Amino acid sequence: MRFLDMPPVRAGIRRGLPAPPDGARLLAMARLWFFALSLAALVARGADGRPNIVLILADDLGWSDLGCYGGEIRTPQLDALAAGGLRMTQFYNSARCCPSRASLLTGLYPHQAGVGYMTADRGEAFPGYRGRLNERCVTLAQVLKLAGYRTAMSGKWHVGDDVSPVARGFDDFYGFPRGYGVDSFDPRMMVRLPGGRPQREYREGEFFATDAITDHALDFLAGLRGGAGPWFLYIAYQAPHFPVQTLPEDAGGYAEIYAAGWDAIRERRFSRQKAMGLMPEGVALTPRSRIPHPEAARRIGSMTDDNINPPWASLDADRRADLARRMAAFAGMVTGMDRNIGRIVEDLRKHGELEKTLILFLSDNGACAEWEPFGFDLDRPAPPPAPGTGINMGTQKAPNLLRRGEALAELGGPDSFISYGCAWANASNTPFRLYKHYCHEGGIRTPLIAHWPSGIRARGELRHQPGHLIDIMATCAEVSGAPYPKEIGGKPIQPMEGKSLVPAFRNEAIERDALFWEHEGNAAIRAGDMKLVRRGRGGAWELYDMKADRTELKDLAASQPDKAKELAERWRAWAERAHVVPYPEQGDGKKKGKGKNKKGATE
Ligand SMILES: [Ca+2]
Repeated sequence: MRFLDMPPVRAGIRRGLPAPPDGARLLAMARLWFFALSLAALVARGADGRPNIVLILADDLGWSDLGCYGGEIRTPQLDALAAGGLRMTQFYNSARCCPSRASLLTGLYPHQAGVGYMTADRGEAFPGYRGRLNERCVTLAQVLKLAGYRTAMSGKWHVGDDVSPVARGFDDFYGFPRGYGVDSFDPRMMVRLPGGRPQREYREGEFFATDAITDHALDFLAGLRGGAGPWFLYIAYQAPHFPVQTLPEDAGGYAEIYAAGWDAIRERRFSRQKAMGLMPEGVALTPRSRIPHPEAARRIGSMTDDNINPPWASLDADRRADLARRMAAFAGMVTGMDRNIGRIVEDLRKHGELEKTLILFLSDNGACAEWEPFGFDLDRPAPPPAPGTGINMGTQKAPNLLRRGEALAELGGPDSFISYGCAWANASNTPFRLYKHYCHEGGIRTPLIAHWPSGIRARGELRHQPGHLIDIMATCAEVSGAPYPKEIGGKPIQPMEGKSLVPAFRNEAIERDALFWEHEGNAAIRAGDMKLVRRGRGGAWELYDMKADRTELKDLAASQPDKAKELAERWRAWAERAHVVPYPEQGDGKKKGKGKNKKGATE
């Protein structure tokens, strides 16, 4: 920024001094012109200190799945980013796809952005549940554009079926604006926006969704770097969300590893996490978690006497073989994502941009339990898929198919549309309790990797202070210099809720009051080290000291009732302020008037 101090002209303008005589004026104009040209050239090279930003979001990735968070899944590219930057150990999302994406994109809590639940509109009486980004929020792309950033997005949108990414600040888009997932082997669900822009064509057998999302992200990068100034690229992989599908080469060797079962994998991951400093000494591994949907478990035959995920050793050989393959497919899907992130990193390196690009990687929620230990088999999505519309079918009534012998090879391939079940999800979330949907740590804890060699001095360090999706907006605004708007087009915009992570980059404290969550009645508040959390609207509040008990095993609500009451009151005040209440009906929004959920029963 040396040039900003240079010309006396600038000081003259700033101080409103009278115009100098002609000769000096010409010289001043020449200097000003030189200054403008210099600025343009420096901005073009990104030398004004403002980074390019690549935001990478994984879908349903558990806290322990990456190698750099204790997992055995091969993720060398993300591990390398962690080694060249930093990892946050207590970073949080908002428990589920739609709410998390709304929060990430806007810097608001999900309900403030209108997406407290899924994409169904519950009507004007429930402003927190309109199922789409509302008009009182702005996206990262819209804000960064105010600072001259050019923008593009590739992947999963899921913040409103009738809200186009292009209308919310992204100059280019490839992916699926509707639905929660895609058939990874069928290109017909993807769309290119704005319409008419070039889209890759894939020959029969050539398309794989994670690869294609990256292909287009690389195409966008080529265009972005062709213009002046820094840019913002948002890559929202649908991996490893179900249907869990993988290329065979990404999954090689995993079935043999997962033959050891989820109990052994949980122990190994927890042991590595402690050795890596991700988990403090004295923290205990949680017991196997509960089966979240007993009805599905009874129907499928996976129910246990204690409603807890079964010990691996209790399963017969055929079931173990099937489940090891399901987890192998999941791991392959993660490795495929990592391989593709390597393509992005290599492209940045090749163009000399890696040093000055802030790369942020995180997951939108904890690993997905849907819904019992054996996992489901969805039907093939009904043809013909519509461009831009992904899979959105229900899963609670889906069957489970037990495969044996040669049929095991189908799992994770083009003819299977599977989940890996809640016991493997429990392993993905090691060492935490519960899963996606819940506000216990297994639902809301995510890896956060930050890599920016010219802006972050850390190399392989950990940061233990809490952070949240809402902080990404504040971070992007700070590093870009973008002004967060108070209004757009005369309509007021809600103030952002998060704090910039830049102090955490420098290993300084982030001052904040508290963090809050609500999804489907599950709720939590974290203030300092104390966390109050409940399952369901009618669930009892549980109180945990996250410093001593990071895995939420010793409920202090009975022994510290005043603290629990204080936090519950703060949560309630937030719920009023952030449009969590009034609550709509739970479920898919089509059933009316039945009182059970209104009164507070949940799940
Ligand atoms: Ca998700």
